[in-house]
Amino acid sequence: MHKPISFVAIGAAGAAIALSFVAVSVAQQPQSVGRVAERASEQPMTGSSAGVDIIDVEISECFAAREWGRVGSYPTGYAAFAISTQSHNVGTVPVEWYTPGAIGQVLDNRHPFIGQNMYRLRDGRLEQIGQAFIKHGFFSENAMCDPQPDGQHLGVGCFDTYDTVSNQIQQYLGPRSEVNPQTGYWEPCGSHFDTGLIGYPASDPGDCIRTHGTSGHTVTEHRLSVYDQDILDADANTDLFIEGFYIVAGDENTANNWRHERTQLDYDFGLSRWVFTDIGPQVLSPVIEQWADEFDYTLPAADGDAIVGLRVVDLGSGFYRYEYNVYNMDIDRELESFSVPINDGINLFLLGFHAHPEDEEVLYSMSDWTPTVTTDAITWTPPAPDTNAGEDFSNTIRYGTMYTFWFTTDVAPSAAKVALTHRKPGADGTITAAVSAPCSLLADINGDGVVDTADLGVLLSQFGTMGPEADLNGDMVVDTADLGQLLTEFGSNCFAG
Ligand SMILES: [Ca+2]
Ligand SMILES: [Ca+2]
Ligand SMILES: [Ca+2]
Ligand SMILES: [Ca+2]
Repeated sequence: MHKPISFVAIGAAGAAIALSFVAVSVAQQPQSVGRVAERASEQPMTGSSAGVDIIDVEISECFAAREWGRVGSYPTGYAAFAISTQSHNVGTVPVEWYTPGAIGQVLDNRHPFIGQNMYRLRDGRLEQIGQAFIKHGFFSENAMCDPQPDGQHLGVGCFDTYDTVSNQIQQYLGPRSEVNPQTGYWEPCGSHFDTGLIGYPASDPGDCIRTHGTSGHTVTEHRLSVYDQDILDADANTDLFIEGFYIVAGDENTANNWRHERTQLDYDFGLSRWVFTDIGPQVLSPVIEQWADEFDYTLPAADGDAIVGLRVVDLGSGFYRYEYNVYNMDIDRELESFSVPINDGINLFLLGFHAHPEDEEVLYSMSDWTPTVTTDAITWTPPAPDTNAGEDFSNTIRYGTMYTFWFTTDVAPSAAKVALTHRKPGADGTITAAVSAPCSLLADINGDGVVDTADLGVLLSQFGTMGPEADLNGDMVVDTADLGQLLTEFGSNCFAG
């Protein structure tokens, strides 16, 4: 159910997004990125892209990670990595790729932003084990295309590669929180590059001129840091993955902005560092999509996309381990609760949670989310709001970040909807995703998570027959006993939130 590419919605957002190479500076003003276009792909296609300026960058490679230093000794420290990413302009107009600027220069925000993540899959459980600060694009090499524009634009059809050298340069790695993943907008004035500060209100409000460069960082700072122990746990039952993504202002199609690859890490005692081997394949999606037995994009999607994935491990003897992952792809409003519908009185065991310390852990609380079980749901939430200098630094799920939730129960999965809530205010405080849960409704004959007139229609059509679908009590006939069961459950659903 990967979202197909579509340009249908350009009409809807067209006035703002019909940009031209010559006249418009995309990133200088916040504007909506292509979520509307994606969701419109669920509508019938009614138009053509001919003659319309379309910004669309695809991540064409994600591979060849490398270690760039460590804190602490192997195997009890952590190492800093960078991965290689390549972009491809598959739109119809060149895309701005201006450098943010060197020390002493006025900062420029007209460039894309690149995320780098690492994951571990072990015994069915997928966990994020590292993420880097967001990389600011600074030059396009414009390979394999003609004509080739200057390095300040990624030309139509052109490729640009950031190898592990480029993606580890600390003066181009800034706090993720400074970039709005929805609009692709970054405010340079008062930013980390301007003041050297991260996230806090600066005592010096900044002069929009770069003051902070590469010097002053530890070897691991801002880079994709991963604990040795998280890698060492790797064995025959473990896979490691790297993931890259591009945030591009005005990108009409974000379904092609995420790519991941299975990789292997071995510690080389001669080199005194981890060495990667690409395993492949490279897949054009976030890791969660490949891992999940079932997944769904959250709706409504006006504020960006999150994915909820589920893998159910059948433990035998009627027990199941539910593994949920919630991945905030590009929602600026952050996520601060996750709710799974359950049967009343359900037996629950071994509830768990995992979150990797985020890149800005110096600021954000990393206290575990805790579950609250009610008669109809398990809801995980972070601890009470944690503030610093008047700002809320609670442990929410910020963009490019995946949190993991699990439990064991004796109820098999059924169709359901899980729910998430945004932290920042706005419309649609709650968003939902259609993935299964241990929430069974006997009379949900059509398996859509609710007992309603559709199920009643099926029952009535089979009334007096052997069913079989509407024979709810299994006595080989659909009769008033089954109807009574349906009416008892009528209106019930397995929708959280
Ligand atoms: Ca794109
Ligand atoms: Ca400055
Ligand atoms: Ca139903
Ligand atoms: Ca019956």
